[in-house]
Amino acid sequence: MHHLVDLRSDTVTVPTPEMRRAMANAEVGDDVYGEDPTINRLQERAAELLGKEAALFVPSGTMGNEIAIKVHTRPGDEVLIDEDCHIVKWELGAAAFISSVQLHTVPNQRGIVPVQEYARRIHPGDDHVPPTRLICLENTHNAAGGVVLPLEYMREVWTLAQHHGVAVHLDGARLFNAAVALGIPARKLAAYADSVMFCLSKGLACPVGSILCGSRAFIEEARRVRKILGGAMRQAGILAAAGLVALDTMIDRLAQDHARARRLAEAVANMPGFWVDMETVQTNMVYVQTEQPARRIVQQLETLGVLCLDVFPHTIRLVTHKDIDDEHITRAIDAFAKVAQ
Ligand code: TLP
Repeated sequence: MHHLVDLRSDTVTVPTPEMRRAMANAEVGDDVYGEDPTINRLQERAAELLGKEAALFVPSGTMGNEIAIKVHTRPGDEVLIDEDCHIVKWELGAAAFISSVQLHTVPNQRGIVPVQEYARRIHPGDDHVPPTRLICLENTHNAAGGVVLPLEYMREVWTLAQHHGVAVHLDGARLFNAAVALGIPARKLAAYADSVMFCLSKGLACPVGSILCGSRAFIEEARRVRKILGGAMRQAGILAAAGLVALDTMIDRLAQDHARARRLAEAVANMPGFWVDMETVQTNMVYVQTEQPARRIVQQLETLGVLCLDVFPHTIRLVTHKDIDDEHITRAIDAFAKVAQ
């Protein structure tokens, strides 16, 4: 696969040599007994980094989000969430399946739901209406093009939720992309959520794993739910070792991915048959609208050695990451130029 330019996702990244060394040498133990020192170190580091009391290593971002929903809610509760979030679109109805909650979806504009739209839907619950228990946010916002939810916006949603005694969960699969784009530490964004999930296995280039952070009591319950879902692992310090390397070495470099995404977007935006909303190109994603069916374009690009995803019938998603360098971007631009002719 190495001769291909793989822009399908930042999930395709492979671990760095330093990660592989750390994984091979990781000190491990049985994490179900809380005895894996590498897992424990990663969880402590992650909690400290996000300014939360505790953290839990989970096998995937999906599991992190779904555990959070389960812990924050009771069956029949309502969750306010923007209609394009990963939890709504790409988690196979897991919130209904696992937590028996009602996702009350709200339209967004470029990934942002106006705060008043949440405000007018929050309900304490009565004989007819389910109580709003949770608001879920996603930062960066994948389906909106990797856009960043500004810190002030996060604060406004948080203030509203606090006022009504509603919890906030942040799907921060790409939280560090948001933090780097804003030029602020991730903990500032995390401060406006009760629980935060971030992925190690995306832009941070780890092979496996995500982290769920929150209060000590929240994480204690999350640990129980993780076990129920079959997500408790044993000598998983081998995986956590890569996570520790990632937190040291992979965050600041995300700025390079953002610059490359911009270069790619600017080039493709000027080609016939393709459109890019440049305002959404804020991090490591480029969503390209296509005149022809996206599927056909993806197939043509593949024959030219460039892989990307047709996420909607006339939309292609391109994602930059640590295994994409400047030369790969040039090759991708050349391939798009050929297809555009
Ligand atoms: N996103 C994947 C696909 O599922 C779409 C990708 O390639 O972008 N939250 C957000 C915002 C995500 O983008 C993803 C994965 C997840 C959660 C789930 O993470 P995993 O794949 O680890 O379960």
